[in-house]
Amino acid sequence: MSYADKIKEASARNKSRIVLAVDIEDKDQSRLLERSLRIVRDSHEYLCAVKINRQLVLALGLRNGVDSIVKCVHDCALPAIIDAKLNDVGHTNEFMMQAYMSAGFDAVIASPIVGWEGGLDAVFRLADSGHKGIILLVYMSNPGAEQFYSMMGAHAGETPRPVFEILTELAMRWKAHGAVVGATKPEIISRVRQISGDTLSIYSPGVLVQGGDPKKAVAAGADYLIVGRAIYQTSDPTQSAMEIRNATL
Ligand code: BMP
Repeated sequence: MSYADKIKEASARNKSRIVLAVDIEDKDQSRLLERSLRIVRDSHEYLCAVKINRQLVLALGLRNGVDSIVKCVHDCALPAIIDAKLNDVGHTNEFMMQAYMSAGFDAVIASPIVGWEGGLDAVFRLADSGHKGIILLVYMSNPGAEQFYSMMGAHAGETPRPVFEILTELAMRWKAHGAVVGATKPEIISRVRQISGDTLSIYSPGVLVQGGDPKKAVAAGADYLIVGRAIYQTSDPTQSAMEIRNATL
């Protein structure tokens, strides 16, 4: 089954658009692993996927560490996304992609800025051969994102347009599965949806703690909401996951 089918199926089964970001911090390694596993187990029935960042890979390692969280995610019948924000030249991107794939991840987040040739080409090739998904950063959720993603850009002879529009078109041309577009700017989500039609799934981080309104993000065209602290930092993460899921069905 492809990643696209896995997340669609999980989303329909759990009636959820919520991708849980497991960004838990704990100086004690075994407690970090235990807490990460617990949050996945406690909230899985209200999720459509789980996203893991590189800080967990740094703290736990990929083998006999993060791969056990990936297994737990799969046991909960959900796909696992590695938020690698891949952004290097081809051979090192390829090495990282291979490592994440062998740890069982179903999809990877990458930055399109590095370009195709000798950049993301190898990553797309690997993803295709393993039925994995690639999700590209198109507009980040932090306030400073505007500096670059809203900048006007053009090749010689073209009319300048915002960089995020160019990145959206690249994501479509490269046949990425999805685009990350911050929930803090619903008008940008609408524009990406308008440009991409139904060719890209839109993943929106930045809801609640970062100030984005989950309902507005969905109304603007987000397919999935990436949610971290508003779930795992509350006194009852299961209840929080359920409430956010129910509010954004
Ligand atoms: P939180 O819901 O706690 O704000 O976490 C958001 C998650 O989404 C984090 O894992 C972060 O790395 C990720 N993220 C983001 O916040 N903004 C982006 O533009 C891209 C992201 O991947």
